[in-house]
Amino acid sequence: MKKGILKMVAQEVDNRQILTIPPPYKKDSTPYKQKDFCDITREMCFQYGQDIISELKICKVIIVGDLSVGKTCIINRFCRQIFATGYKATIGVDFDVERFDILNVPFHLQIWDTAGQERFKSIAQSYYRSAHVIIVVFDFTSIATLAHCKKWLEEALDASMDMDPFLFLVGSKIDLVSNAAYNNIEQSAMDYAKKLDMEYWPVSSRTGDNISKLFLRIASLSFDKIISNEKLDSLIPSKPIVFNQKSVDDEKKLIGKCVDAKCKNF
Ligand SMILES: Nc1nc2c(ncn2[C@@H]2O[C@H](COP(=O)(O)OP(=O)(O)OP(=O)(O)O)[C@@H](O)[C@H]2O)c(=O)[nH]1
Ligand SMILES: [Mg+2]
Repeated sequence: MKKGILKMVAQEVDNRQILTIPPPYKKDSTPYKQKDFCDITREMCFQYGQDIISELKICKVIIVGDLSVGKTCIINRFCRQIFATGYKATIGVDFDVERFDILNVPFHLQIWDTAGQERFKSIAQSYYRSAHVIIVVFDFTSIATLAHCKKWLEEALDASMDMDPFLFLVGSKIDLVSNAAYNNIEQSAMDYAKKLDMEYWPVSSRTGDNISKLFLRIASLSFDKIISNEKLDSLIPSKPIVFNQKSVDDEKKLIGKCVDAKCKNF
C-alpha cells in the first residue's frame, strides 16, 4: 500500500442493490420530497427489466467546488474505498463509472471530477455540459468555500442545457471540526442549500461518513427520473451501451489528449 493512503473497511454498508429510494440526510435538507420510485418506474422495470438499460442514457454527475475542498477524495472513497492524506491537484478533469442495480436493472453513474484550480477551470468547464446531477462541494474547515458555491453552481447550470439537473451541496471534512463548529456551519449550509434549491449532505472521505448514502441516493433519484421520463417505445432494445474497462480507458485517453493539448498554453 502506498504511503499516505489508508484503505479502510467501509463503515457504511455500500450495497449497490437498491429497491427503494434511500432517504435524504434530513427531512428538511432536500427539495426532493419523493419517498419512493414512482409507479411508472416500477412498472417499466417490472415489464422490461434488463432491456431498459439498452436505451438508457448515461447518467452524468459532475463535482465542482474550490480547490482542495476534497472533491477527488469523495470520489476515491466511494469508487475505490481509499483515502489519501496528501494533496494532489486534479488537472482538468477525470471520470469514473460506477454500477448500481436498481429495481434489478443495471444502472451506471459517470462521475466527473473537475479541477478547482483557476488555471484549469476552462478545461473543466468544457466537460460540465448536460449533467444530470451537479454536486457542489465546500470544506467544513474553510467557511469561505461555502460562500463560493453559488458561483460554482451558476457556472455548472449555465452548461446544463435545460437538463434540470439534481443539485447537491456537500460539506466535506466533517471529521476535522469540533461539534460546536459543526453545528454552526451545518445550519449555515442548510440555509444556503435551501435558498439555492439544493439537497445538503455533510461527509467525511476520511471516515467514509455519508459517502455511500449520498451516491446511492443520487443514483436512485436519477434512475427514477430518467426511466419515468422515457417514452415506452424508446425502450425497445436496439444496440446496448457497453461499459467495460476498455471503453472507459478509451474515453479517458481522449480526455488525456484534450487536457494535454490545452495545457500547453499554461
Ligand atoms: N481529514 C480530512 N481530510 C480530507 C478530507 N477530504 C479531503 N481531505 C484532504 O484535503 C486535501 C484536498 O483533497 P482533494 O480531494 O485532493 O481536493 P480537490 O477538491 O479534489 O482539489 P482540486 O483537485 O485541486 O480541485 C487532501 O490533502 C485530502 O487529504 C476529509 O474528509 N477529511
Ligand atoms: Mg481534485
